[in-house]
Amino acid sequence: MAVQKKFAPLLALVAACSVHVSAENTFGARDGMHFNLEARAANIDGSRPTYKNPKASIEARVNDLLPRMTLEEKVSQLIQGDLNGWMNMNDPLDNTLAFNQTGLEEMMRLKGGSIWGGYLVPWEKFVFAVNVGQRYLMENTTLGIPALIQSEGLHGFTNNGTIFPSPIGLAASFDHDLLMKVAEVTATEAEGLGINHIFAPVLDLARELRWGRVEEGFGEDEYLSGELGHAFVTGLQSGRRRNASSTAIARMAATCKHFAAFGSPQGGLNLAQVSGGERELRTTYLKSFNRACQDSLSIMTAYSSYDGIPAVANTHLLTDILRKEWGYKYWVTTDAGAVDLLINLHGTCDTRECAAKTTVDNFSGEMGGGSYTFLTLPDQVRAGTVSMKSIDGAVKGLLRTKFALGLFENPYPYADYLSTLRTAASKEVLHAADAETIVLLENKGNTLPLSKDIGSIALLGPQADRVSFGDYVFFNATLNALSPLAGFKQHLASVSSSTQINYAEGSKLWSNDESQIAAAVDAARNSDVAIVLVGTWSLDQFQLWTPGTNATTGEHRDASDLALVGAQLELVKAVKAVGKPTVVVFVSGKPIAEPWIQANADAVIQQFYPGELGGLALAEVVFGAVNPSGKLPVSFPRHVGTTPVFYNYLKGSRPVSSAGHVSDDGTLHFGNQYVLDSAAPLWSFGHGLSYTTFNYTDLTLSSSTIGRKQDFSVSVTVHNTGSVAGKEVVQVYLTDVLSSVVTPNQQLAGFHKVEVPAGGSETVTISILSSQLAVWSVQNKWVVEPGKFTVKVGTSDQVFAQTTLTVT
Ligand SMILES: *[C@@H]1O[C@H](CO)[C@@H](O)[C@H](O)[C@H]1NC(C)=O
Ligand SMILES: *[C@@H]1O[C@H](CO)[C@@H](O)[C@H](O)[C@H]1NC(C)=O
Ligand SMILES: *[C@@H]1O[C@H](CO)[C@@H](O)[C@H](O)[C@H]1NC(C)=O
Ligand SMILES: *[C@@H]1O[C@H](CO)[C@@H](O)[C@H](O)[C@H]1NC(C)=O
Ligand SMILES: *[C@@H]1O[C@H](CO)[C@@H](O)[C@H](O)[C@H]1NC(C)=O
Ligand SMILES: *[C@@H]1O[C@H](CO)[C@@H](O)[C@H](O)[C@H]1NC(C)=O
Ligand SMILES: *[C@@H]1O[C@H](CO)[C@@H](O)[C@H](O)[C@H]1NC(C)=O
Ligand SMILES: CC(=O)N[C@H]1CO[C@H](CO)[C@@H](O)[C@@H]1O
Repeated sequence: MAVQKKFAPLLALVAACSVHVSAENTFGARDGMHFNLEARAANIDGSRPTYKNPKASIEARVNDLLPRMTLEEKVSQLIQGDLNGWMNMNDPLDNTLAFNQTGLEEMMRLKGGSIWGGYLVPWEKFVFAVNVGQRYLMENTTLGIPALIQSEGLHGFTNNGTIFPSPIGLAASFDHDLLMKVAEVTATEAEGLGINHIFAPVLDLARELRWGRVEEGFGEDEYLSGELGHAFVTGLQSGRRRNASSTAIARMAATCKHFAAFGSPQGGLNLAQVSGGERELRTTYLKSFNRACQDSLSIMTAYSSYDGIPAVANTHLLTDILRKEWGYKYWVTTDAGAVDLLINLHGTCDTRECAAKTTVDNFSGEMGGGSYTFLTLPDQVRAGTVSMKSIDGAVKGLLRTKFALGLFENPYPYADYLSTLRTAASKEVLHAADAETIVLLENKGNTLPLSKDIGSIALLGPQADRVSFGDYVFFNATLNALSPLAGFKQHLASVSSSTQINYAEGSKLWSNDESQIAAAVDAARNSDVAIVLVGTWSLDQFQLWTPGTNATTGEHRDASDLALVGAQLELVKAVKAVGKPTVVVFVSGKPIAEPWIQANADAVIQQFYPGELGGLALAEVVFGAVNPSGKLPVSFPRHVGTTPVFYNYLKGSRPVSSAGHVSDDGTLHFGNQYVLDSAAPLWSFGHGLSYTTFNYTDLTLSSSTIGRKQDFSVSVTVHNTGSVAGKEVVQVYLTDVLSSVVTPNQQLAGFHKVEVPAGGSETVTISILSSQLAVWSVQNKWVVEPGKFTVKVGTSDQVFAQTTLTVT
């Protein structure tokens, strides 16, 4: 009955328009098909519609459903809605299980295809809200099309899920399996609550370090980002929702973002234009997406413009490359408010109609956060300015994603959702992730690890008793985490140590006030060793966007300097002057440029923004319960003015001749490049120490001469020549010795993390595809050119073994 009431006006209009003998009536739903217009979810002959048949192919279901939809229903699929439309999701502590009927109906009529739900509310309320929405769509709308329910999930999803280390930290693990497991836990927790679409991973490259969002991606290198992104997508999507159709291929839709070339904005300013041409696009920015995203069930476009074309309107990128070349067939969406930016940022449209047309013409949908320009689409189609083909193209992408998830069979949260949240198994993955995020940068005279029997340690600095998560976490997420101070206490208690901890904050992160440094100096004086925790800081998704707050990294927190802020360096210097062994820990979301610390600290640890057990993992590394195995996914410059420092620069880009420097006493020593500094990084990509030592022998290629279409492999034996077990990341770099266009001085082409017992050895074999040798030629084609390639095993600035590959 509901159906009849709903479509009474529709029928009247159809009658009025019946003189039009066209395949599509005014409303978009196809007439003269195997269904009646007024009962589109049923077939005339009583058979079950193909789109409702779980055994039918995804393509058949999409093609069956699309013509049954009215224009309004199609457009509603393309606009992101919000749980807030029928529930009050703004109060994290409120648990009222009641919804707004009018709000629900309106939301689903206009913006019912995908629903934003990344809210911190009690889980019971969240599940209620999702159930109300999906049940309404399934049972109270004509066609019964379930919605995508969306949340953020760069390092744990934002509905009080387990928070893992920031992506830049996960990348430091150089561990595919770990990334896959982290993503699996995130998906498992979110899935039970009814979330089926997560906005992760970020494949932007950290080549512009001033940009605030460096922490959200997997570092500076396209190969590493692509591999880890692929692992993340695989982990998120792996498996099938309960009771889903046999044709379903994933239990969660990942979202590769931000397509494309978003991470190198001019001046490091978020949203600013990115310069580059076709070669740079192909050989650098698109590589990580091409590797990670072919099977991702959705992609989000970038806010920025590339070479003068806004990403949301980039036909070359979205249609020629993504859809035609790569054959990508799933949901593509813009970022929040991005369509309006065509009008008020890029200046390439002057009306919402233009912005909506430009976007949908390349088959993308519209997120909230703007003026909902897509609401103009029904009228535009009726006026003939936007073609139904554009609408259909975009809708089909979304429907494929939904069928691929099996949502039409079961879009609901699971009754036992609590059983998959914060389990012991998840905690183990979290713990491993936190341990592998940590990179040992310096360890002079084996300062570390400390003996658990050491009398006392001074735990100092503004990061010592603070949880510094990266951005994209929910309000108060830090309440679920251990600070370093708490982690050190817990670890020492667990090893029955009597070591005393002398804690002093020493300075604030955000202040030049040096008045508290004296207390830290005292603590250092009274301890056997000083550990100073300094760094950058970000905020959760609520605070980060609250006017008046401060942070030095995160979305829309771009920096003009990469040095420590405020009194932090003075604190480190004062503590070091005490004369005790001094360990500096950088807790940060991006490289910190402090050459004094590299030169003077006895040991330096990099802890990229950790997960909930970061404080504990740090203690375990400091006391040697965990042997550090992280490697830098991003190079550390000496100064912001010496950037960029990414390791895989094109040949000739770093002619480093006679570096200058300034002595500690202020004396100026002039050079050329740069006159008073060096272009060499403090620590380069791939660097990371261990408490043991490794050497490499027996580097061999599966074949030292290969044809242009032949894949090959690199084998090498790693010996643990020290006295404790350790994990080593075997890294293989290639250099194309002679090429028709300028190629990188070196390029990571494979890596594998391997655990080697003390005194033991492991032989590692890494496969490399011939396509990894290709250059983007002057004819704008991928070509593997005959010639020699240097094959190096090492880090970006060290050679452990080297050989030559010949391509004929
Ligand atoms: C957030 O944390 C503060 C401080 O612990 C607490 O007072 C407040 O109730 C918390 N709010 C929520 C929504 O959890
Ligand atoms: C319910 O939703 C409608 C439509 O959005 C809105 O106008 C109305 O104010 C809401 N009612 C309440 C009680 O929030
Ligand atoms: C978030 O989860 C933690 C851990 O289960 C719990 O203590 C806390 O109350 C939850 N917060 C909210 C707002 O539901
Ligand atoms: C769905 O339809 C049923 C049956 O007509 C009705 O009882 C129920 O209230 C409707 N639910 C919503 C949320 O509109
Ligand atoms: C799966 O289907 C069975 C049989 O219809 C049902 O009992 C069960 O509740 C469903 N499970 C979920 C998670 O929907
Ligand atoms: C920075 O933010 C902190 C809270 O996170 C606040 O206590 C402090 O006063 C702020 N400092 C400045 C200088 O804005
Ligand atoms: C590497 O270590 C192994 C095992 O200790 C030893 O036999 C070999 O000589 C070492 N090779 C090099 C090049 O140091
Ligand atoms: C496939 C497709 O519709 N591509 C369109 C992308 O947008 C541009 C600009 O509106 C159109 O010219 C293309 O046809």
